[in-house]
Amino acid sequence: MSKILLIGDSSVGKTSLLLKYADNEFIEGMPLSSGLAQKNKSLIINNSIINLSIWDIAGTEQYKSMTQLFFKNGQGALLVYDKTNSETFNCLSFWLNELYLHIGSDKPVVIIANKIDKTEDFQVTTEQGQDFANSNNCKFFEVSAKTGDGINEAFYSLASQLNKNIRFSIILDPDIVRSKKKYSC
Ligand SMILES: Nc1nc2c(ncn2[C@@H]2O[C@H](COP(=O)(O)OP(=O)(O)O)[C@@H](O)[C@H]2O)c(=O)[nH]1
Ligand SMILES: [Mg+2]
Repeated sequence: MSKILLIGDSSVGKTSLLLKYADNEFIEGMPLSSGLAQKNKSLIINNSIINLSIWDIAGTEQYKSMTQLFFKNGQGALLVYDKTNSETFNCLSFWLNELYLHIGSDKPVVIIANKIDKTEDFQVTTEQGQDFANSNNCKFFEVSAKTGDGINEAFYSLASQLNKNIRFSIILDPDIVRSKKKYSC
C-alpha cells in the first residue's frame, strides 16, 4: 500500500478530487470538511497492482496537530491549485516546501490545476502551471473534479512514478550494488 497525499490551499477541490476519483461522486457547493479523510483505490500499471491509500486534510486550526499523522510515510503527493484563483497558484511553493520538509524532496509530486470546467473564470494559464511544474521537476495535469476530466491521468502518473521509485530503491540497494560489483569486477 502506498500512501499519497492531497495537498494545497483550502477550497481548491482536494476533497472533491478524492470523492470523484475513489467514488465517482461530485457534490456542488460541498460543505467545508474538517479533519482527515482517507480512501483506498487500486490501479494496474504494467501488469502489477498498485494500491493507493489517498489522504486528504482540511481545517486550518486542526492542521498543525494533524500534520505529523497526515505526512507520516507519505510516498508522494498531488499538489492542487484552483485555476480560477491565482492566489492558490501563488501558494504552490509554500506547499512544495512543506512536502519536502515532511516527506523528503525525493518523492514524486504531481501538480494539479483543478476546476477547468469553469472556463469563464480562469486566472492562471496552462503555460504558467506547466512552467512551475517543469522548474520543480513535477508532472502537470489540468483537471476537473466536476466532470472528471484529467483525474485518472493525474493519479496514474503519480502511481507510475511510485512504481519507478520502488524499482530505483531496489536497484540502489547497497547490498545489491555491492554484490553486482563483486561479480562484474
Ligand atoms: N466547478 C467546479 N467546482 C469544484 C471543482 N472542484 C471542487 N469544486 C467546488 O469547490 C468547492 C471546494 O471544494 P473542496 O473539495 O471542498 O475543496 P478543498 O477545501 O480543497 O477540499 C466546493 O464547493 C466544490 O463543489 C471543479 O472541478 N469544478
Ligand atoms: Mg477538503
